[in-house]
Amino acid sequence: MKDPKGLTSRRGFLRSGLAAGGVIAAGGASAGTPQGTPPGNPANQPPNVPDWTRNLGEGVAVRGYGKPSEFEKGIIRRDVEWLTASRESSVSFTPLHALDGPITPNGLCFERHHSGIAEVDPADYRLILHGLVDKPLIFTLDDIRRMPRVNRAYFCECAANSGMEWRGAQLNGCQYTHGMVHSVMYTGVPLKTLLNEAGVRSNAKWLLLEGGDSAAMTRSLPLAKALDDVLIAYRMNGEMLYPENGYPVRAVIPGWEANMWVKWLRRIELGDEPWHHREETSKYTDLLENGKARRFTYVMDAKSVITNPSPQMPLNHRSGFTVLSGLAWSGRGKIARVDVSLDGGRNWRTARLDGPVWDKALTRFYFEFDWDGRELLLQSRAMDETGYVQPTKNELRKVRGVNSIYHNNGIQTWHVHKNGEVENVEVS
Ligand SMILES: Nc1nc2c(c(=O)[nH]1)N[C@H]1C(S)=C(S)[C@@H](COP(=O)(O)O)O[C@H]1N2
Ligand SMILES: [Mo]
Repeated sequence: MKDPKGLTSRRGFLRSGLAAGGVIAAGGASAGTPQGTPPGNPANQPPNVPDWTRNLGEGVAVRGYGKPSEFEKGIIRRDVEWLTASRESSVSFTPLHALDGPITPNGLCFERHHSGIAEVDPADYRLILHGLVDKPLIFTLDDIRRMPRVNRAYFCECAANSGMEWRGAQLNGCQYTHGMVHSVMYTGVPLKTLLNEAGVRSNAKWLLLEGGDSAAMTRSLPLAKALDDVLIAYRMNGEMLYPENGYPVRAVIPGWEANMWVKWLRRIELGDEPWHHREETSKYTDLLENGKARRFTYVMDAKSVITNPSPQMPLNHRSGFTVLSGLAWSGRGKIARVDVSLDGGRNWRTARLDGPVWDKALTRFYFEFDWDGRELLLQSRAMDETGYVQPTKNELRKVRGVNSIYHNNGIQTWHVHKNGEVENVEVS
């Protein structure tokens, strides 16, 4: 493999770009088409003038709310039919393979509901705050929107993300293996502000968060976290929350498993001990090999995945200059470094973090290299600012066994075949 250094320079890029297929040959529909690019319609390609240049386009405001190009219509949330019994209690996955940068677009954020989407009328929305407080309060949406607000980007990851992969490589695409995560810029009020207004009693230690959907999802939250960085959020990426993600108000619990991020939040009760309920004790507890359970595993450990190339983003005979891209995140803070291996973890190179590196948010990384067309075993390994290093799947299994489906943050391997196809595999 050639030293990738020279190829990352502008000159190197152009040189290898041309070598990859920019050669102009006379005649023939596919002449000059870069390798791996479909031939398309020659009538729309140079030297011809395409339709969109010859004709006037649609005017403004015809599309009152914009959406992606017609040609991008395959980039959508998808579900796995056999995974759950009903759509109302199911999950759809973020198309991570088709996105770039650190932010997830609102319409593509994975969804996980226990009883479908609650369609809440904001005029009737109320948030009740009671229990061990001096002054129980009821907030309208307007009350919440009039309080001092902050903007913070955070990742939200279901504890079951990558859960199908505990026993071995299973799903072919990072949308399915890692797509139960999204990262958006929230606008909201620190929960602390609401608590201060109500006055927290000295014996209060836990909060109960309850959702307004028909599951009435409830979770217990330690008071210390509530006073630290929890947000009562009503906007994502500038827009009001989408109904799927909790409109008009959801809890944002930075770095902690998504299950606690109660959507359609309608009630907060303060108590002196945690509430025990079905969700917490059965579904979201990690079962260990010896039958014992790991409890209160709230924090999502550092994790990363290469989003391109990946099974849904093959290299299609595109040898030469290659941009590898991926995402890294940690529930304990900022991503400090990401390493990439092309040979299944034998040799590691440091990737380039690009764009904002926010605390407890998805961080984008790139690694540019010259692919000589040989088979690759691609891996990425995240390190966070606490010094924590993302483990291999086998290291995780040694400690946790394979009885749990939760908190699988092991290193992912993609096998790139000679023809550029990419497959989900494991290396020992
Ligand atoms: N009220 C309510 N909140 C909820 C849920 C739910 O079913 N009802 N699902 C939880 C789970 S398990 C996850 S993974 C996240 C998913 O958030 P998202 O739909 O915005 O991706 O919401 C959490 N909050
Ligand atoms: Mo979840």
